[in-house]
Amino acid sequence: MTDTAHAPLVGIVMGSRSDWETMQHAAARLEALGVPHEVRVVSAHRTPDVLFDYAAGAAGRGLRAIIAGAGGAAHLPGMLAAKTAVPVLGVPVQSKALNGMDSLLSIVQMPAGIPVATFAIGNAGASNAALFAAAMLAAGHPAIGEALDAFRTRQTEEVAGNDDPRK
Ligand code: RP5
Repeated sequence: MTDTAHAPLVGIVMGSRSDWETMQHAAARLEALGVPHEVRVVSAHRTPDVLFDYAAGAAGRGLRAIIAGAGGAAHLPGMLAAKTAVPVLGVPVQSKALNGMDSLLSIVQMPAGIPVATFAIGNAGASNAALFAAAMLAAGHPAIGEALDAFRTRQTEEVAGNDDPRK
């Protein structure tokens, strides 16, 4: 869902264009569930002023969750959370040097007072962050709740209907 179709409820941000390979899984999930969202590259290290502006304007623009993906010394989710009360869902991108353990520990080990909900390293984390954001929105947006229910029902049926691993 593009920025212009509906006012975005979820912002997907990432530290670098190179994170898109991972974060596209969050975007695809939100798209499939009909959650209006936007996508931006916002770097804690390279464009810190953009990060501050993005966080400062997030609530006023109607964002209800920010999915933030970053790799390595992954400060983006924590710094966003420091500057906005909009819930931040952190996705550790799988780094080349340390396989994403650096990203995971950078994001998950927030000191008490500024929470970041941290997801799995890589594609699964990006996908689950989107599902979690949809679940957060479901109570106030029935269509999103229905789409989420339908997704889970389909997923269950696919596994249950394909339960012999030899076939
Ligand atoms: C982080 O550095 C980004 O989130 C990315 O995962 C990592 C590498 O960035 P590039 O050098 O590929 O731009 O800030």
